[in-house]
Amino acid sequence: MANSAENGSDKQRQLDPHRVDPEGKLTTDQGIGVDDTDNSLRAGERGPTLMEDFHLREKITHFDHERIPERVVHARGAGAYGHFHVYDGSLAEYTAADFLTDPSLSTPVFVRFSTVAGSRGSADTVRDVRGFATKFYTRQGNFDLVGNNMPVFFIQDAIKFPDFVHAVKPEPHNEIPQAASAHDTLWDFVQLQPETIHMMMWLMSDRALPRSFAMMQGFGVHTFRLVSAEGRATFVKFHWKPTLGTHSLDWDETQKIAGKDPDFNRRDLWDTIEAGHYPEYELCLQLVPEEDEHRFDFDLLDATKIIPEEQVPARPVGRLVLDRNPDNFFAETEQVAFHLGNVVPGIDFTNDPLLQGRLFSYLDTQLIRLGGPNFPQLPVNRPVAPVRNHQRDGYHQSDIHTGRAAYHKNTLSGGCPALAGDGAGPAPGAFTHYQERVDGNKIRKRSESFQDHYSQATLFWNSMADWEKAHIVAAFRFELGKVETVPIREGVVDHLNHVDHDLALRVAEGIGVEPPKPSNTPNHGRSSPALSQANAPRESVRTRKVAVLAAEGVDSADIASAADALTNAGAVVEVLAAKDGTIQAGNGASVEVTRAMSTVASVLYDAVLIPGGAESARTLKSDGLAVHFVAEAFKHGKAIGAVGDGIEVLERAGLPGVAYAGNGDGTRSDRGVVTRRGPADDFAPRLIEAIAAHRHWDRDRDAVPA
Ligand code: HDE
Repeated sequence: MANSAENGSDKQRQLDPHRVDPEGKLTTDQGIGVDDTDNSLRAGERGPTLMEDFHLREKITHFDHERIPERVVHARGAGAYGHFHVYDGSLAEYTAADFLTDPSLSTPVFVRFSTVAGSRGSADTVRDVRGFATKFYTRQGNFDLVGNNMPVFFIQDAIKFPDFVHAVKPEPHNEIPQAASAHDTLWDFVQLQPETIHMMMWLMSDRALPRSFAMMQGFGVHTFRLVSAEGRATFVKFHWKPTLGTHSLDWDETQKIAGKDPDFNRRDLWDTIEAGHYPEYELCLQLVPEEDEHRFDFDLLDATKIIPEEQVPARPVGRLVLDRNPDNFFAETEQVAFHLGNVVPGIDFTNDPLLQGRLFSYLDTQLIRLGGPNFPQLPVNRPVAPVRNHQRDGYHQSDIHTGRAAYHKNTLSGGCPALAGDGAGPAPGAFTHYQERVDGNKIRKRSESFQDHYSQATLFWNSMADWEKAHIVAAFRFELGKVETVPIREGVVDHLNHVDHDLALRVAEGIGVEPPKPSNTPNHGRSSPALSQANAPRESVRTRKVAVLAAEGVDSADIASAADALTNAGAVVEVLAAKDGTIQAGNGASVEVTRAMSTVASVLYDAVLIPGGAESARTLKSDGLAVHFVAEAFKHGKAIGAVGDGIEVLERAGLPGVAYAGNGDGTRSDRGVVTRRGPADDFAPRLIEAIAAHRHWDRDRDAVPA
């Protein structure tokens, strides 16, 4: 077994001996050959089953015990392996962690993405926070960065977590609704606990509907400490920024996807890794010197606050690439055990009361979930750094510790394992807790510096583009529209009025609540451009899925030229027709159909293309599925391309306010609808540009009946 992290495959080499392939003959758990696993042993062909059938008993007993408790939160997830590289050695000034300071190291990682509220079998595309938990298998031991895709949290103190989770989970009397925050108990909690308001703004924004795990940011949320080899500490916030930019689905689309493909995000992660389009993220750090702790108008220890990037830039320091799918969901993704308390020398905690409570919870929860104290020995959890200590026994102990002495100090095992150093003080390679001076009275009280719950919610609102604001208003209206208790709706509108008066008016109008009077805390007018997804990178179509709608008589050259350009740019092109198999193109060529249209839907694609061909266009125009496909893609703001006769299908779909290319016009691109009648070299590049833009929200989408 490898003991160092010289390169990213060390973890994979460590996993190798644990991988069991299915080749060979069937046996029992005891290795005894089995020649019939379809019939139990009985006395006579129609007689009673015999107790002595050890194969039957073992098979059923194992089956009966196949489930473990799902995670109390973040039950639904998907994971992948990868590796992390730091760019250079410049962080040595701040931290002793070698995976953050030695650019020659490739540190293996396992990442698990998750939703929070839903149970294990719930849909991926619900409105929720996404977990983004990373286990770094460093040479100095495991470091777990257990973050979310939103930089703040609902509550400030861990003691409120059970209350919050009980409020957001399905209601206890009827276990409804599944994986949804749109119900009375959550909003009752919110209106009584105004510290939630900033996070609720994020939750009602498009951030809660990521297009893919590779298109969302990650945040460590809390302020942590980096500690240098000399013992000097610097506050730090961790950020992951995806190379593909931060992009989201449309709310109407997410609800439809939840039925058409509940595994949408999980499948995307799996498929893109299999296709070699590896998800990539840049690690960025916001560093704040200890002496600047009180320089801000919020408290660094308050997890409901961000440090605006315009105030403290997020410095790019390294890159994470996810390049390998697990072999077995249960063994790896389900059994991986993250713990905020897994830190390596050079990274330490702060007094954030949310962080401090989490330090207790993660280890505790694994004991019930994984059934005992030896879960760090599970292959996915094992560090690549050597593990030696006097912890012994317990359920599922799978190491065989040799020697007589399971205590420290000892002479009988030669004093081993020995302490790092001489035991007289900090030793190189050992974890030394940062020596923060602490002085205070024992008290149950929130600090005054934690009391401003609105300013940053306002900052977030002010930073949104108009379409982002419209989505937030629609989300509040949807969620509160599901709340049956009118005073709860009113209570929330009252809080929103402290965030922004216009926001409160717009929400109130949609949910039958009296419009509030302007509050006595007017909008401060500040904004932070880094918060808006309108400013996310939009250069790439990598991993974007494009549906080509076709029927007999299609112009296969149109398909080929667009497909080549799109595939070369990293997109995935699928030809959809009424039936599986092949169709005959206008020139007699045969075109392979990737999927029958009835097995998919526009919501599973990022763009749609209708090639030319009079007969094909005629067929598609009279096929309700195809027409709906186009109209729905338009409604969700997606890029749409059409060539020649294919434009008629767009016309049939009745896309409001769209200008199509005329004869002799060349390519025309109108808010993401790209058309050409005659030959035009720039058609594919302009379609690619329209897809890379992600969505075209500036269309008249509401009028489309899809
Ligand atoms: Fe968690 N959280 N959490 N959480 N959390 C868990 O641990 C908890 C919080 C996060 O993919 C549990 O193994 C408390 C913030 C992720 O396996 C549990 C508090 C953030 C995951 C737990 C918080 C997170 C979890 C459930 C308030 C973002 C999934 C199963 C003090 C920074 C990890 C488990 C995975 C999972 C407790 C708040 C992120 C019960 C008490 C803030 C990504 O231990």
